[in-house]
Amino acid sequence: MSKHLLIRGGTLVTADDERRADLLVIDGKIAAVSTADEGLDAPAGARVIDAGGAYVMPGGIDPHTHMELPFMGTVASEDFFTGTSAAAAGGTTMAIDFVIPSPKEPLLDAYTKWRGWAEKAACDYSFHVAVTWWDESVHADMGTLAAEHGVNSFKHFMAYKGAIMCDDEVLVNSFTRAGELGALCTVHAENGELVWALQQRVFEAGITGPEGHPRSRPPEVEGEAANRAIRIAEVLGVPVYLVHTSCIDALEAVTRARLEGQRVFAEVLAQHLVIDDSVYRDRDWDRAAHHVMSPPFRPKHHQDALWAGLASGMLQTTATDHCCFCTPQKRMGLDDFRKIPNGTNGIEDRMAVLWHHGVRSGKLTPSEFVAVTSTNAAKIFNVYPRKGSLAVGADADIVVWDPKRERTISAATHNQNIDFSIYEGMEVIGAPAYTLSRGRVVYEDGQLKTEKGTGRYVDRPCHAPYWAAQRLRNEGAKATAVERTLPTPEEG
Ligand code: DUC
Ligand code: ZN
Ligand code: ZN
Ligand code: ZN
Repeated sequence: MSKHLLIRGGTLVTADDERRADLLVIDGKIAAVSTADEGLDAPAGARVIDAGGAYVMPGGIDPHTHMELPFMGTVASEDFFTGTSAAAAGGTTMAIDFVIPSPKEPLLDAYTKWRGWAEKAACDYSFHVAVTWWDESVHADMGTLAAEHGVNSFKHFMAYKGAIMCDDEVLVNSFTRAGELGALCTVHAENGELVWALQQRVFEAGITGPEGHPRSRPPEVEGEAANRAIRIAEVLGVPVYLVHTSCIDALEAVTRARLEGQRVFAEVLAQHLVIDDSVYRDRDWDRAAHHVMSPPFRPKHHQDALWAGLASGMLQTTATDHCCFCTPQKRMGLDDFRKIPNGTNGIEDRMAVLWHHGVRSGKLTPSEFVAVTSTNAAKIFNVYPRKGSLAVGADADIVVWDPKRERTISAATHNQNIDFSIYEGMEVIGAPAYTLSRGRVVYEDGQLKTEKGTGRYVDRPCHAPYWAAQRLRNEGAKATAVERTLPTPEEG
């Protein structure tokens, strides 16, 4: 039996435009979109959702989450079911999570393990795979993942020395391989050697609490790594994507490179846009520790730069790095900030925080909101227009957004599996009225309707167009540094 659903009377918003239209969903896909003047008739037996006064938008894509991640001696408390359910409650319908192999663990083994964990997901998902070590088997597995498992992005941690950190040798090998495959390299940009050294200094100076965390990871440390990753990518002629750009130093590196025409993408976390480093001076140890994440929250003036970066297009995507640890887990670092598991919640409230602080404050238009919460990620990670659009034929991952609904964010009422919210007490206007995952209503009237295992793994083919464009630019305008080392045809 085919399932029909008509969303009537809303304002459709895409990254391109805003218009009044009805939208018909059949069997999980967008089957028709009306013109502004002539609505659509509901087919017999169809459910009709009244979207009068609401915005109808592509569901959010969170390109950076860590469900049930084994990390820093514990496991993130949010699993793929609770996490994708919380996402649905906030209007997000797809998460791209990370497979993170331990050093020496074969990439394909780790990927298979994560696929098993994710089978309980309630919304669609996909995986970036981290390269945490290097040998010929990693080279081969990257090829297999790209060709047979729909993985078109590989992650590199430039921090977490002694665990998952990549040195420059790994970066160069992996970036080169990704370039051959047409895959995108992503980086967590912090200089791990400096973090390690600063952590020892801060701790030995007697600073053992959460306030030691930001002191050991200042903006310069992020700026250095961001610039290094960007320069390595430039020399090798490959595109690169910076996750969680948190400070002016990294944004400057991105801006310089983009103005020179380099294909650099950068993400910002909703929480870095609205929370500053005063949280680490909280006298309540638990509250301060709950904000320990990397990169840390920054002094307030960085926020203005990040908002400007987002509005100007220097930053293209918004994410959450959703990585939840409950209070007893955070207390593993009670007498040593270096042992506090890094991570905060965020997936449920990203859309509302960006709507309230971005659209309502006039920093973003509704179309720009759709671009930075959904469409840009879909394009960069090559699932557009199946995701991130309202085109006929696209998956019906849709949020019907009520711009008037007011609420106060609190751990007491949220759906995330964590006993704390970094947005506790924040009042926001704008919330999902309905969330649809491939045509199924998974959230309505404040109620979750998600079911375990209804989410699907989304294959993401490698994106030759980006790679080709990069090569063209370099061949036409300026050869890559690698190409300049080779003899020209005339030189023989
Ligand atoms: N940062 C975090 O805060 N948690 C997970 C991994 C990361 O890079
Ligand atoms: Zn597969
Ligand atoms: Zn990171
Ligand atoms: Zn992360």
